[in-house]
Amino acid sequence: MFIAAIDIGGTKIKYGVVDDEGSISSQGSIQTHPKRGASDILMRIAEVITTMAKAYPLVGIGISATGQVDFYQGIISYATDLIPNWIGTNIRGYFEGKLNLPVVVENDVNCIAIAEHWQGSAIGEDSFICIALGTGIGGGIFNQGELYRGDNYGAGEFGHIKIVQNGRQCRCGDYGCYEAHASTDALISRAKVLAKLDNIDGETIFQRERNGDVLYKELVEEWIGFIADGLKSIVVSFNPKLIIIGGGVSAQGDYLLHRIEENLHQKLMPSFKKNLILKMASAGNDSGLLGAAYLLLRNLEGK
Ligand code: BMX
Ligand code: ZN
Repeated sequence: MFIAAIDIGGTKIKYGVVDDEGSISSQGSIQTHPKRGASDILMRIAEVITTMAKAYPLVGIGISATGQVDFYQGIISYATDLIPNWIGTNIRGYFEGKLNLPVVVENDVNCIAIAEHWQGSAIGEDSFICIALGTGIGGGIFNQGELYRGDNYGAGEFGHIKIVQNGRQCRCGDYGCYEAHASTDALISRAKVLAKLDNIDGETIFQRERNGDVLYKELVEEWIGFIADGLKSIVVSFNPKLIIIGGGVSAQGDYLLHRIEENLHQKLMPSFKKNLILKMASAGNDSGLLGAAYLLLRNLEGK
């Protein structure tokens, strides 16, 4: 069985054809161009899926999307102002109508958590937390084998934990939110200001940091401190045994993971760090696609 899987992030839209074993083919990505708005994004995704449908007998479409998602209706129930008109967008209705295939939609980091539970770093773990650092910061909460979505699908919106009083402005309208300080976007924005650059990407920042450049060392150190501050709030709220970190930064592997762990440990009471394990998402940046495809498969089974 072949599923069209789409992962709509704040910076990139990733896509691929996923089979029922979780193998991905025909993978690619396009820019999100969030400011062009919701309908532009949906139109370009429809083109991608139409091309996939010519090459594969698709059984459905699984979509992982940034924003708070009403999973049962496939609608964005709320979102920051990242994408104009995103709130209320009926993603499922749009694609079902246009492509005549079953569609499921779920929050992007909930999809990462589902994928990691299915065949990644959380196999066999029934309760764990997932967090992804990207354009924003999102979260997924697994409790006793079930995804916990909250009263209005906002559970795990960790990006809006306030970590700095009078801090940087966040897309949600508040100041000092976790994602305004600890997302990959926040790291890049800070690098641009400090190094007086028009453009730089995360990969280059880590490279320069590893090469011992003092400015980048301080920048990454400060960013890791912010990541650990938010993780601390999550750890004392849930007392988890396992936290999985996803998003583009997962490509930095143990090098980054150990530094986050070290910083976090300095901030935690012994009872919280005794059994705590931090892992990078094993499917890296592909987890969103896998989780969305998994949900579609379950949906076909009537679950
Ligand atoms: C934001 C929020 C979350 C999302 C997270 C990571 C919006 C549009 N998004 O906090 O729902 O999970 O960012 O998403 O409100 P990404 O854009 O970094 O992929
Ligand atoms: Zn916020």
